Amino acid sequence: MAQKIILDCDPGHDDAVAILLAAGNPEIDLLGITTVGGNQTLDKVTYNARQVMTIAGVDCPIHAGATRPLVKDVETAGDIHGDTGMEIHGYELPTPTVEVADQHAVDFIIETVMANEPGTVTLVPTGPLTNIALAVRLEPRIVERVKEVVLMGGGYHTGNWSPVAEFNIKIDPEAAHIVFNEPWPLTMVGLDLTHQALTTAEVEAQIKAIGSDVADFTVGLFHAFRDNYKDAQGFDDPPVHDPCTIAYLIDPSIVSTQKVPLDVELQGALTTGMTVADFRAPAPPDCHTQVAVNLDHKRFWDLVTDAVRSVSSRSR
Ligand SMILES: [Ca+2]
Repeated sequence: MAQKIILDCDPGHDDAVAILLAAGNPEIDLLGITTVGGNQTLDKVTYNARQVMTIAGVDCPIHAGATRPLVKDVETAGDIHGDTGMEIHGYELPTPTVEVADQHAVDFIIETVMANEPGTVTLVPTGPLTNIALAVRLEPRIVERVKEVVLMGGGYHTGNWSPVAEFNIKIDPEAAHIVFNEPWPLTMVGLDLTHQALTTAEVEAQIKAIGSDVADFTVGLFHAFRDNYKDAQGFDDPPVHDPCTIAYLIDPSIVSTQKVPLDVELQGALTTGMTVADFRAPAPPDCHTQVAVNLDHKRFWDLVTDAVRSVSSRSR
């Protein structure tokens, strides 16, 4: 049985790769894509998601969600994702043919979780956690209904938007605090893991060799990320964060995990948005949170390559 997921994202170059992996792997049943203001404003990331769906022929519904964080002002990541949120040089993005549904993303998440059998729907947030926090406050019963939450965000040893805070958590820490403190099973796929998901020259060559429009799009995403990450954070090969969540769901042996209590700092002078992991002792039996630790780089990229090949066969 394929795993039912809702992908809550803010495309975003790496969100785009997550969409491709989810759409192109038979182990994943993509129930819907929801968008949240993050890497860029909500209107831009929603447009980008529609473009990715158009390029890849993804036919699930798309719903737009929160325009801004719960408490903090809007903050975007133009230095990494450009003015559009998914800027690519040398690849012409299409005018989307996919329409956004009228229903708000938060209502879609609640309705979908409540309409499916308990323990069958996984929430996969790869942007700020605003939509998920709003959903759980509006309908607390989703906590016991979802199978698990597998999110990209945070990190237990480093940040990228501050020395200790990762972007998705840092720009809406109050939302993250809500989501991390609900008792559902939660896997934090943080920078500790995603900084291992580097697009090396070999990875690029492997995907380019597919020789399709979707492959050219994917390599274009990598090239944009390469330039921006080199300038902004000094990476020679850029990390592609968001698809690591999907890879974990497809095959947990690609992403090792460790149970550990987690919380989110809200009041630190230097540390607001830090995901605090307590490694001092073995995790207690009721610990509902875990962190991703090690990535099998080759098998991860083989999975992405297979998905791009699969999506290519049915794209525009
Ligand atoms: Ca993202």
